Amino acid sequence: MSEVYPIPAETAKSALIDEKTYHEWYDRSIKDPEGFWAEHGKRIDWIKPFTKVKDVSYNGDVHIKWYEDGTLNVAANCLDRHLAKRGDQTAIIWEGDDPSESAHITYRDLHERVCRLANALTDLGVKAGDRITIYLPMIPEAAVAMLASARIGAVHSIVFGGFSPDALAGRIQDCDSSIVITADEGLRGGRKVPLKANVDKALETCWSVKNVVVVKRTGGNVHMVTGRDSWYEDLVAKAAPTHTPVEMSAEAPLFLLYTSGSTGKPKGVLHTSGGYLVYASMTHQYVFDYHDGDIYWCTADVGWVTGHSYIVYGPLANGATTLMFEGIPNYPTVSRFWDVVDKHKVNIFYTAPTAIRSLMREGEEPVKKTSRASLRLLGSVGEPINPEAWTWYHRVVGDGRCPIVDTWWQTETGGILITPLPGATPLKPGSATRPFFGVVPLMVDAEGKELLGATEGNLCIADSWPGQMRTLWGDHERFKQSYFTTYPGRYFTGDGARRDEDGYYWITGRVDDVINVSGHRMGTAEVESALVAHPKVAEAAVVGYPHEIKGQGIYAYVTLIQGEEPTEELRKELVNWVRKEIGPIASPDLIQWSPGLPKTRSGKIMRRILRKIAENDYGALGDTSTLADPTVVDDLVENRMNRV
Ligand code: 6R9
Repeated sequence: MSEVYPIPAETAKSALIDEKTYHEWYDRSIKDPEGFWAEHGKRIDWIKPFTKVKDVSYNGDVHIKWYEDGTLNVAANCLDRHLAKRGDQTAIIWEGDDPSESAHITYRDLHERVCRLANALTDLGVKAGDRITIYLPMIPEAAVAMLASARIGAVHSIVFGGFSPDALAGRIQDCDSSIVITADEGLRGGRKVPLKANVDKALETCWSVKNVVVVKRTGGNVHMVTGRDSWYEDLVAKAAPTHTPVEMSAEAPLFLLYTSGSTGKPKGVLHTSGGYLVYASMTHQYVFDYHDGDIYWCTADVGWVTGHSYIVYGPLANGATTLMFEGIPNYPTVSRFWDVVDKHKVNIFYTAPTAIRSLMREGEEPVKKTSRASLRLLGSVGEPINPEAWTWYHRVVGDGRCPIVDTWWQTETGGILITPLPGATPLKPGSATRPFFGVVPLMVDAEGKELLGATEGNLCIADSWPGQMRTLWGDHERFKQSYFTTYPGRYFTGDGARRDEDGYYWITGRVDDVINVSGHRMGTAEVESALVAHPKVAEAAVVGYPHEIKGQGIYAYVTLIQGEEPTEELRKELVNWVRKEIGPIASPDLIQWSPGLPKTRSGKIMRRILRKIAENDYGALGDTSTLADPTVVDDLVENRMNRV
């Protein structure tokens, strides 16, 4: 039995949802989803109100539609509708990489900036439905670009600034973007990131791009291509400060976000407008118990889904004040997060377990020397949070006062699906606890048989919620294959979970060939194909292994081509190669030279064995008799790289 943390009296007093309300709303949301979502669909402003709520089938061709005959504009919901009441309220607090740089942007100011960019993009010929690739650092212009895209009905595709030119090119080509919005350079932890130079490199292989818009962030020297590149500042200065938002259908695409799958190249997850905004804003309000006037900070990057739903769309749709941080947790010191909390009087703080674990290593003093008195609620996302990290976060960061919402969700889900609600859920360290309204988790065994009661198995969701992805860009077949065929008629999450006797969910991690490195999803197949692209590599197999800070590390088994020497230099070269091919987040932590890989007689690599060896759990390799050559295993065990 794990320890239970009751709802603090202070939280219970002011929380939007108490335990009784949670159960009432939850039951209604399951018994009468149409009625429940019709009611909550009204939380956003519709130009033409919807009359249909839900049209979903998880079978056959699979279709997911919410509020389909309603029309709206997402940016108008995040800006225009707040102007009368909150024009002078801060929408975005921007905290720069350098602690001396910060800014407050009001709703009125943000509205004007978005209108100007919407006009500028229109002048460049960008129309509703066109794809806009955004490759920006964490500066306000990233939010402005997202909202300007939404305002004109275009579809944005943000590529994380840490991705390589090749990875960027692949994402531009897949959706045929006509325009890229970037910056001269990014700034993280005092170091410059050559964003514009990366775009130039990527565009050598992208023919669809007609325009590149460049924000001046550092003033660094960059090459501007005449006729293609323009400075953001020049365009918006010339553009008109008002703009009429384009009326869009509820099911019009809002954004694409590429994420790793278990096979092949990254998948372009597509989210649409109405249902997504209802779900993102509703979860933001209730999960973070957001009250008017609260200062809310999510430390994610807008390059990930968490930044989309919980830095920009959810908070701004709610008229919240959202903090956007350009830097990293340990620059200039390991107190940075807590200094920022004190500087801006942050009430709600949402981060990833990997950040907590890396700060935990520095001891309590860098936390304790700050006040953090403004904090009321803490959140966690991206990977399972181990109970040690949870209790440290609770005791040291939150001074034992602040509940922690451990929020489980995915790029595909658009918003949080399993989570505590601070005023409604007693907490257990390491558990994401209970489903949000309208969400029906389902546990199945490998054969797809539903498992009841306290159990462990594969996590599926029985029916749709408004924030669910609609398809994969240009590949509906892969969408069906990836999510609805393993367990027909159910959405398969790719995660394993345990459900305890109280009905609490404990996510155990991916059950497919996706690994989670510092909260970032990596497909082992992507790292493998980067490795085998190296001229000296014959074959590679990549698995995850437990890593103290990152959650999972990347362990690569590499077979060199005949005659190549396995040297330390080559090891370094391969690590750099993968960094260059994909980006630093994909760098292998350990590379083991493997004369052979364990394969079945039909030539299939037995990853189960490779995972065990990488975990240093080589005593229990299971049945190896079906291997074509069982002796390769002895060599792998003998030369294993992880001996902790
Ligand atoms: C939001 C986000 C999704 C995968 C997901 C799961 C893991 C996310 C978690 C968690 C345990 C949590 N994950 N939150 N595991 N507890 N609270 O991270 O989206 O980048 O698509 O990753 O992350 O394995 O399947 P995404």
